[in-house]
Amino acid sequence: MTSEHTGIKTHHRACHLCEAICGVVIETEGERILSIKGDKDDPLSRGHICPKAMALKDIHEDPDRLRSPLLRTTGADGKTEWVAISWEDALDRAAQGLVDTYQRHGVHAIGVYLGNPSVHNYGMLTHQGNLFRHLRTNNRFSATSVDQLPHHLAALWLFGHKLLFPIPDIDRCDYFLMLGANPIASNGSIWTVPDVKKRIKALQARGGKLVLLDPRHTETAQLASEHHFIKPGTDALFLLAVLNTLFAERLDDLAHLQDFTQGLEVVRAAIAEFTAEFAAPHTGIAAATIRRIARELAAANAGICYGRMGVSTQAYGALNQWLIQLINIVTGNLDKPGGSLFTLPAVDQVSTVGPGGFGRHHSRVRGLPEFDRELPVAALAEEITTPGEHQIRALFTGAGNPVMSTPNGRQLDAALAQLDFMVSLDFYLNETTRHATLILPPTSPLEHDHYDLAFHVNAVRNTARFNEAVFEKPNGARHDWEIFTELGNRVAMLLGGAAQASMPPADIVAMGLQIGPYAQQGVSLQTLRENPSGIDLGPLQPQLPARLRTQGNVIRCDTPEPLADLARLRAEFAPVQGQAQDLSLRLIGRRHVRSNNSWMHNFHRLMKGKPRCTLMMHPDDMQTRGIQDGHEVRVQSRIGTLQVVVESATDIMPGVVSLPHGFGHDRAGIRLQIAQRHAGVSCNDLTDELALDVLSGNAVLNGVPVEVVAA
Ligand SMILES: Nc1nc2c(c(=O)[nH]1)N[C@H]1C(S)=C(S)[C@@H](COP(=O)(O)OP(=O)(O)OC[C@H]3O[C@@H](n4cnc5c(=O)[nH]c(N)nc54)[C@H](O)[C@@H]3O)O[C@H]1N2
Ligand SMILES: Nc1nc2c(c(=O)[nH]1)N[C@H]1C(S)=C(S)[C@@H](COP(=O)(O)OP(=O)(O)OC[C@H]3O[C@@H](n4cnc5c(=O)[nH]c(N)nc54)[C@H](O)[C@@H]3O)O[C@H]1N2
Ligand code: SF4
Ligand SMILES: [Mo]
Repeated sequence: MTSEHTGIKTHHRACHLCEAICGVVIETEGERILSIKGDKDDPLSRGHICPKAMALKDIHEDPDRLRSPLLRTTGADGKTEWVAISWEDALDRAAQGLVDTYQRHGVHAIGVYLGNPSVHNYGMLTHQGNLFRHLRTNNRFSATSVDQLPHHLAALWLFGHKLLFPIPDIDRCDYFLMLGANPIASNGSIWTVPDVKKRIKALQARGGKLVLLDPRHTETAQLASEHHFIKPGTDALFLLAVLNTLFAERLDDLAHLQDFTQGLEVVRAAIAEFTAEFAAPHTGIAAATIRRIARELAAANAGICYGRMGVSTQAYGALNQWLIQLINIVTGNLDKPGGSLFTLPAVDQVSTVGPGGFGRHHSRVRGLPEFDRELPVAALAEEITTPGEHQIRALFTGAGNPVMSTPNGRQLDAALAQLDFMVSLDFYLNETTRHATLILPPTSPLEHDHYDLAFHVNAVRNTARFNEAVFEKPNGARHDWEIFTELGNRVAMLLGGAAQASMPPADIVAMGLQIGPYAQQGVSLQTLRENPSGIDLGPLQPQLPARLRTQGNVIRCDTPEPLADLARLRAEFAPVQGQAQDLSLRLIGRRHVRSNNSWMHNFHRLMKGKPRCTLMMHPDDMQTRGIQDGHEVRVQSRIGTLQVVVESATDIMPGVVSLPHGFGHDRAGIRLQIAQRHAGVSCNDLTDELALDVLSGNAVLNGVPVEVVAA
């Protein structure tokens, strides 16, 4: 829309920075962004935005954002120099570097890491295959294994598809049991729930309850009806105790799930010893409280059990996510309005992408299982540094910063320096891409069109929205999808194949809509273009058993892998009388609404105010160690030591300390001027690449044993 007189244009857009996918209205004049406001007409986000929405402008205008390909060279003084080169030259060199490695050492000598924003940028999802189908390496990695891998596994095991996530229907529930999530800061995850604060308040106004378990009294805890501290890494015992209580007190009621749910007798027998009394001393939550929570959940008209990062990135991540869904099943709250339901997105990935698989091959050095053709990223460094056949010698990274985001980041930092070749698809020169031979910067997010292929899958309501680009693509620039395509074609030709034409991502979405579940109702790319705030497709609906992708369309609850994993729990936690003794401190993470992983620290308006990279510690723990508020402390784990300012906090559980991740921007040679002024330290210089949820291969980023001393 253009106003003839002023030249001011109005654009409808999704904010793609987090999973809430808020609709925004952006006003521009020429190349300038005048304002970014919440779109009240968006049927999902209803006008909500958070302070990060303005970062859409900051990213676009950031002088540090790379606009042309860079080649790393060594100057006469022996120092690294980055030279801007043409796109043709850059793509030729990138393809040649990858193919050289392939021909010399085999395809598995090429590693791939894809980061979180690749899921927020639909062209990266639709077109990465244009490159990777020519490079079928076993050494693929992504941010999944420092994040939601346990959710995928639970979905695959119980429902038959990695994307069949039960989504909390908060708007219609009356009891919400939440573990290890902080949606007030994160805006929700594997749960696209813009404006979650209003929704929690509405739940309480209806007489409902939010019960939260978290080792920190978080922003979400401040809103919760009830908050309980839980000792990091012990949630499996709590969840087992809830399930056990439901069985023991005959509160289990499968209701509408009865006809297609099997195997619960096996589960009931296997978990008989894990009572509330067993869990209490380890978790720090009284047995009577655990039993009461189980009873309240069972008694609710519509109840939800949901857990996120805090329970997936810990030692029992997959067991936790499986138990959470068993609790939803046993209380008859799965696939029920007000419980947890599956979405039906307009482009239905459950029907168009494969279900995923597990353990079909293993990492070379440590023998860790693949999931969905990806290996746990905690193994990336050792796969680069350990000599032998299939050692990684060339790496492709796209939209990721694993040096900051994966356990033992320092080790990976050093490993990247020893690669023969590395190419990074990214618009920043950061802690990871500084090791690249070539950096290929795509267009700015506002220069390409947008459809949320991923996050409609996780949303509290079925809606669909397509956004046109806000700005025209600058002359010669390439979108992420074009880079994948052009690079893929060059690789193909060097390998003796042929280049292939490729349709733009919007055309692929158009096709997806055409074969999608709302095509009959007239939902097409055309109708989405005509309704730029999005189309409402209604609340989540019960869909079982038809939506299941399991054999015979049944839910088999007696999943062998998590049942076998109970042995690990037994070995770690013995029955105890009184409080369990554990003198070590446990490190957990922390998110802030004005930050996003490692890459949103370069914008003044998000960084101003009090420094946020501090170690939160309980005053009792400080006192016993002679530590004073605001002073520097040394934090030590198995893999490293770092120095950081301590912040006294009564809202953290004694025995637990918290440090945000994504900081540590003091590494040499990065080009992030504002972030460098707020450098902080990297939490992942403490997290341990050997500490995994053994069942899934997911990294343990929460509950890391550390010692803290005054510096
Ligand atoms: N502002 C902001 N928003 C974001 C992001 C961001 O960096 N900043 N990142 C985005 C991404 S990629 C993701 S995956 C999501 C994550 O979304 P969430 O999972 O909602 O966010 P977290 O803040 O990681 O919440 C995890 C909580 O678990 C708690 N916790 C730690 N250990 C344990 C434990 O052992 N047991 C229990 N019960 N709790 C524990 C922590 O104290 C924390 O409050 O957020 C997304 N949104
Ligand atoms: N200790 C600890 N570690 C954690 C977490 C934690 O809670 N604690 N959280 C984990 C989680 S949940 C996640 S998801 C990971 C994130 O891990 P990563 O995805 O590896 O890291 P990000 O910080 O998201 O880095 C994103 C990169 O993508 C680039 N980028 C942004 N948009 C685009 C785009 O459109 N195209 C391209 N090509 N590049 C783009 C940015 O410049 C940046 O370099 O971190 C994990 N690490
Ligand atoms: S909550 Fe904030 S960052 Fe997330 S999509 Fe909405 S405006 Fe963007
Ligand atoms: Mo994430």
